[in-house]
Amino acid sequence: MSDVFNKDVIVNGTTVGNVDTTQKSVDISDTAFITQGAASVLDNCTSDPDGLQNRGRFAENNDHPFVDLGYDNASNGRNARRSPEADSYRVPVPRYRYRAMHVFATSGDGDATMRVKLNFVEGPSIQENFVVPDWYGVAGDGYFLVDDRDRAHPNGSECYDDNNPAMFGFRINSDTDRKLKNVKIVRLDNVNDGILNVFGMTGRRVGSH
Ligand SMILES: [Ca+2]
Ligand SMILES: [Ca+2]
Ligand SMILES: [Ca+2]
Ligand SMILES: [Ca+2]
Repeated sequence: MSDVFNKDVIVNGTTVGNVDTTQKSVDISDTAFITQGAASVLDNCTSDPDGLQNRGRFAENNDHPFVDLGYDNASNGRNARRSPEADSYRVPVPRYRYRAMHVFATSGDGDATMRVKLNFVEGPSIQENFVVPDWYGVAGDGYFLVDDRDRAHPNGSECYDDNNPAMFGFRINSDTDRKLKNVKIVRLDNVNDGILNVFGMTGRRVGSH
């Protein structure tokens, strides 16, 4: 879903000299995610670095299929769709039949409410609303993709050894008889005030285990 990304909210880098200095905060002001590579070299976290793994790949487990998010420690570019206000966008998907789709997101400065709408090649849509918790929160409507991370200043100047922020996954069951066309994500307004950050999605196809 990299075509809809609008911000870089993950501090990355491998040495003090090459840490990315241009990020947007996950929340309102001054904290972004950080990769393990950058957390290992930035002030305050070197003795206990808990960054996001350097590539956004997460092995299949009981919660989700294999996940491949659009960030990489070697990339200084965009890696999230950040929605501080009402927002709506469609993510095209390979036109297969799916058992379920999983969307990966977190929220800054309070919870956010996210609508996930599955649009099929033909027939009616399926939609569900999820409360995406603040990144310091518990999983609620979803599950933890990763938890207990550190954070960093968006200008890459320092790390914060917080051992707490999370990224969550949200599952919506699909219609196994119909081919999916796209997934519409809506950040609803006037429900919760948090800043919605979406990092990617993946599907479990019919016939896969
Ligand atoms: Ca970055
Ligand atoms: Ca950047
Ligand atoms: Ca830590
Ligand atoms: Ca936590």
